[in-house]
Amino acid sequence: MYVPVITKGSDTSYIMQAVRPDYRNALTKLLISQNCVEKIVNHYESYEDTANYYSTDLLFVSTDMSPEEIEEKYSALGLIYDESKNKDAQNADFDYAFKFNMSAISDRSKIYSELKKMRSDGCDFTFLGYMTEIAFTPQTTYNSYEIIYEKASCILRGDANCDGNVNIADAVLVMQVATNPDKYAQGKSEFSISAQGEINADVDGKAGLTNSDALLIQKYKLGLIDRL
Ligand SMILES: [Ca+2]
Ligand SMILES: [Ca+2]
Repeated sequence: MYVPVITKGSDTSYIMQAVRPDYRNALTKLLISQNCVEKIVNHYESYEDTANYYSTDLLFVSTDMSPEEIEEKYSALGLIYDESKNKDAQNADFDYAFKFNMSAISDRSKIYSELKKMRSDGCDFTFLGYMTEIAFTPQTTYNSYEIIYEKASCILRGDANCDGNVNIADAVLVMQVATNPDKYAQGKSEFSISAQGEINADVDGKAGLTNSDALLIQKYKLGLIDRL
């Protein structure tokens, strides 16, 4: 359940979902170091998960408020400040750790809306716990971190697959577009060349991708021509 999931958001953006902050931070750093990643936007969201029960051990919170203010303001959550776990919270880039006092939660159906309120008040949080289908724990929420990273425009002559390099893979993609457009032409399938890739790869001065474009990319790669 902790493995980050990356899905395509649009032609130029991808969404990464990673619940664990340490995984999220490590992946964010990795992404920033890559070519073609132009900006990274963090979206924090909670959503109600009615299919699973979430058994929570701890709640880590980032906040400008004091732990006592948190306990009081979100009393419907039955939070108990656990100073002994603050170090764990801080290691995970949060400020404070809280335990849940289940017997203090008078109405479990309010947990989700209370956490939503906490989020909209600017308090970031994460759970430490596990999913279970056993119904002795409150049916509550599951929070997700969406990191949307956008690809830079990747204007690089010859870079058909927009990976920031010009190599034989680009020539291959151009030949695939030329010979099997039903599969590789823009918008046809998951293997299709992107709009930017098409612009990058059209290097022979004649509109459209043909084997002539692929040949020039190969010649460039082999050092037979200086530029594309
Ligand atoms: Ca490439
Ligand atoms: Ca061409």
